Amino acid sequence: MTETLTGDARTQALAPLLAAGWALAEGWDAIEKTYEFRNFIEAFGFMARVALWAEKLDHHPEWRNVYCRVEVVLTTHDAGGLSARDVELARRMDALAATP
Ligand code: HBI
Repeated sequence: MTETLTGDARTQALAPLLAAGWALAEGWDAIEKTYEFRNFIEAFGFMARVALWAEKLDHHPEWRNVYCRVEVVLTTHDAGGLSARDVELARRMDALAATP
């Protein structure tokens, strides 16, 4: 059973993500971010590369793509909230977005 992040561990794990443009979602324990790319191909290429990592991590984003924009929400359904898996995937997504 995946555990949700709580207390100091949660604060310390989320701080760099919040500083990098992630935000706490309203209404449920999740984080969200919108990535803007130069065009659709870069946006979709980002999604394709993230997909490979999501499979490798066995942890998958909820996302929406509109042309050059990718709107992402991360939460751990098995845990009913944010877990270390969400933090890991968010870090990976930021790294992938930095090299379109
Ligand atoms: N992705 N975001 C997210 N949350 C999950 O709980 C989850 C997942 N991908 C695969 C997965 N769980 C598997 O462990 C099975 O529970 C489906």
